[in-house]
Amino acid sequence: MPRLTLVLIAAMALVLASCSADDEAGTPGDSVRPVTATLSDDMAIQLSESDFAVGDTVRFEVTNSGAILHEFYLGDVEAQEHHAEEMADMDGEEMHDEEDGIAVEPGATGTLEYTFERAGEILAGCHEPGHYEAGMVASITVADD
Ligand SMILES: [Cu+2]
Repeated sequence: MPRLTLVLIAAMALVLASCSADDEAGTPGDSVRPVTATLSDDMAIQLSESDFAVGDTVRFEVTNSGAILHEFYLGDVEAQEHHAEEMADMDGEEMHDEEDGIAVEPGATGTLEYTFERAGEILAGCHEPGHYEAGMVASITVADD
């Protein structure tokens, strides 16, 4: 086997090892809660947890289980509507990853770290054309801590 290939394999093994170490829940000092979100072509967003408190920092691990592009965008109703307008202005162009949301390709998983700063209800919505209107939205409750 050529030497370069061996080096690459060794490098990949290191990457894999560090990834699996990150996945261990309850690492001391790790206050970021992992939450799973699944986006599917039946216009559903499923969250493993939807009750949080102000100040919670959550790492959303967002998987697109469908065959078409979906988004995971966090914000209150007003923010959702604003984002919908932005998406309409972009004329179908893919949204850029930002603080409040990510676009996830079919079969892919993306991560979004988010800190809940205000109590109340917020939404996770997909704004690919027609999806939000079809009910591709999940609600999240943020309690006053
Ligand atoms: Cu969608």
